[in-house]
Amino acid sequence: MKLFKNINLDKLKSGLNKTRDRIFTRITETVTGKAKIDDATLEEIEDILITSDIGFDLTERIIEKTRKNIKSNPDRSVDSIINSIKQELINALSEFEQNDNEIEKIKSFEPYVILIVGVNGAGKTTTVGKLSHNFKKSGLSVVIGSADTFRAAANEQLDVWAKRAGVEIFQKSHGADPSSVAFDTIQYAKKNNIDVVIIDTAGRLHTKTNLMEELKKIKKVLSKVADYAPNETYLVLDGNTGQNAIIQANEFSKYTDLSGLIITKLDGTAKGGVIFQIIADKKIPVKYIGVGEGIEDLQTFDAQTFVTALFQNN
Ligand SMILES: Nc1nc2c(ncn2[C@@H]2O[C@H](COP(=O)(O)OP(=O)(O)OP(=O)(O)O)[C@@H](O)[C@H]2O)c(=O)[nH]1
Ligand SMILES: [Mg+2]
Repeated sequence: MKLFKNINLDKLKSGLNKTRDRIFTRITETVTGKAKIDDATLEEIEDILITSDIGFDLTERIIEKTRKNIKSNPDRSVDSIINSIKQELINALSEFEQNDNEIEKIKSFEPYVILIVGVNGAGKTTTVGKLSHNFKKSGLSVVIGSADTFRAAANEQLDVWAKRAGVEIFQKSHGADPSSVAFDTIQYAKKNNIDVVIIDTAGRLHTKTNLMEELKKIKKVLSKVADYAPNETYLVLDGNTGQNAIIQANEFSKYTDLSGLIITKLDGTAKGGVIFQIIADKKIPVKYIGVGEGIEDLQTFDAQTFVTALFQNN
C-alpha cells in the first residue's frame, strides 16, 4: 500500500501537455487514418521516439515488441498498436517499482530517515515541504532537518514550508556543519517519538568533489545516531534538464546509494520523456513527481497513470 496517492489526473495531464505534444501526439498523428500499420509507419514511430528523450535502447525495445505483436496478432488497427506501445512504456516505468507497505515500513523505524539531495535549484526544499505535508496528512509526525546551512536564506525558506505543512523543524545557524544538523535532528526525533525525519541539503553541483564528499560525511554521521539511517536517499531532478538529469543521477550515485528519484517541474516541460531513460538507465524507481509549486503538487509516481496522462489530452 502506498503511503499517499495524491494523484490528480487532470493536473498531471495538463502538466504534461508539452511532453505529450512533442512525442505522443505525433505518434497518434502518424498512425491515425492508416488502415494497417506497416513497417514504414513503425519506422516513423521509431524516429519520433528516438528523437524524444526516451532514449535509444528503450525505443528499440518498444519497436521490437510492437513488431512482434503485429506479427502474432491479426489486429493491426491503430488502437492495438497504440495499446502495445503504451503497455511497453508502462512496463519500462514499472520495472523497478516496489510494492511494499510503506506505512508499515515507516512505522517499523523510529524514526524513518529520508535524505534529500540534488543540484542547485532542482526543487529539493519545495519537495521537502510537499512531502512533509503528505506524511502529516497520512497521520505521521514529521521533523525537517535543515542541513542546508550554506545558503543564507535557506533556513527561512524551509521554515515557511514547515509552517505550511504544520510540521516541526530543526535548524542551526547559517554556516553550521550540515552533518551536525542531521545528527541532532535524528536525536530530537528519537527523544520526541517522531515518525519521520526529512533532511534537506544544500544544492551541490555534481562536479564539485568537495561538496559531493560532504554527502558521504552526512551519511556517515547519520548512521552513528541510527545505524540503519538513512532509510531513503532521494535524488531530486529538475524535469527540464533533459539529458543532463542522467549525468546528475550517475554522479550522485557515485557518492550515495540512491534509493529513489523525485522528478520535479514536470508541469510545463517538453522533456518529460527523460523519465523513461532515467529509470532504464539507473534501475531505480521514481518515487514522486512534482507538477507545480503548491503544497498539493507532489504526486506519487504511478506508471500506468503517467502513461495514460501522456496519451490523453482531454
Ligand atoms: N513549476 C514547478 N516549480 C517547482 C516545482 N518544484 C520546485 N519548483 C520551483 O523551483 C524553484 C527552486 O525550488 P527549491 O525548492 O528552492 O529548489 P532547491 O533544490 O531547494 O534549491 P537550492 O536549495 O538553492 O539548491 C522554486 O521557485 C520552486 O517553486 C515543481 O514541481 N513545479
Ligand atoms: Mg533548497
